[in-house]
Amino acid sequence: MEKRYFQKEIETMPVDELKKLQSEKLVKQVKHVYENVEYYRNLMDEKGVKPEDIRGIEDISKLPFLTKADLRDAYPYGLMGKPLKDCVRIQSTSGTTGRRVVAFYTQNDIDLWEECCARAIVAAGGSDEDVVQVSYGYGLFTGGPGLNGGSHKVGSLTIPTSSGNTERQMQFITDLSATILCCTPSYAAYIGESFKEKGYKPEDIPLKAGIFGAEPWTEEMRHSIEESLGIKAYDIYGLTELSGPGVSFECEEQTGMHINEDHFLAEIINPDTGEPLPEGEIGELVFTSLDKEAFPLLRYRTRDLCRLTREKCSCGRTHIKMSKPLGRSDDMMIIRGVNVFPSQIETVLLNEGYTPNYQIIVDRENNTDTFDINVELAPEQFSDTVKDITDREKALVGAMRSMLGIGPKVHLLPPKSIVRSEGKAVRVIDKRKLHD
Ligand code: DLL
Repeated sequence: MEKRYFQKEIETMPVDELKKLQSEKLVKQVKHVYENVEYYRNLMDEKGVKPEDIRGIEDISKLPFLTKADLRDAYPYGLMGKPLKDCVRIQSTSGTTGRRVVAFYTQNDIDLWEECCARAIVAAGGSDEDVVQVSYGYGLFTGGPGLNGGSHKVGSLTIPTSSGNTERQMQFITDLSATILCCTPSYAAYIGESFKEKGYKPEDIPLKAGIFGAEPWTEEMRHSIEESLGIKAYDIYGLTELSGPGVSFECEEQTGMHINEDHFLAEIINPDTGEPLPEGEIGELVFTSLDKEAFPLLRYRTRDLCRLTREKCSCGRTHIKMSKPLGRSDDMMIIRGVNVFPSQIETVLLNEGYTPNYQIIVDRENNTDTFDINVELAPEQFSDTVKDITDREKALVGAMRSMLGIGPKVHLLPPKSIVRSEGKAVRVIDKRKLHD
């Protein structure tokens, strides 16, 4: 019979036991951090909190938050919980939005991280019979190393292609009969498109599942990828600061991602006031790592907006689920005073039958925001009649206006005019920041 869990006892642990386990780990972790991380000890002292004030998870809100700004201040070694001699690896973010994050790992940290990724692979139907192609970038980015390690732990045959060289990706998938593809959703869409161009039908592609994450993607995007590759597409979430992919992952029910709660304690807060919000409300996701030794972050504000729900799941897992992040609070654009998320634009485009190849350009002219969306036409939509294109553009502006409350300028472009992504897609170009 197909194995459904990687670590059944933990993944299906009764909630009260799980909470007890979290409480025990939290008490230990706070002590570890207070004793070893001077930066956080100072934050606790400023707030007047001592380790003995934390007796369980119900005391979590007594602790101070950590933000990206703290990571910047403490860069590079200021948040380490272990001496360098105990650390065996770093991973890092690209640093496109400010200073890069460098996270440290002991061997134990790596083992636990890889186990989280193994849980995600098994939840997507993976086993030692599978061939897992890891097309996330390898190197400093956590995607490649994390899923590579997870795949080894499951015992799957691992193909470490890394990202890029799409011809070669397709060749390995077909020649070696890869069954599970791991990459960003935008790269999965690109691989699907490339197969189609080569004349492959979804049923000719040996893949059965995909584990896609590292960037926001909509349900519409999921359906489009599932159709093009003939697979079931699973979401996976994580961030470098907490280890990498595998902080949470989808099961076959696909109604949210189970957070690996034995390792990560999750809270939702009001991003403006920092107040905790009740279960089910949308707010900023905050994580406390319960086991990390080398880089043990407490109450780290992710800036990702989502909601948590602990409903009974048909997969049998008891761990709380997070909804797909709506995007980061800093991804939200305010255009002419209206809040706009790129995911809303993606939903409209795919519902109206367009490709997921688009780019949003925001600028400011004469003190007014300009808002343009470039959308690529699929080859079969491409028409030489100017009138057809103008009519299509008008219709799309109308659909955008009813979703967003404001109307962008829409430019329909010929096939292949928008550059494809092999990693995290760049969807938004906000030129206003250049003028500030
Ligand atoms: O993106 C880790 C990762 C690798 C996750 C591979 C999943 C798969 P960072 O580069 O540090 O780490 O970026 C973390 O990416 O705070 C979210 O804003 C976003 N993100 C990650 N996964 C998802 C997802 C990796 N499934 C940041 N949906 C996070 C939406 C995601 N956003």
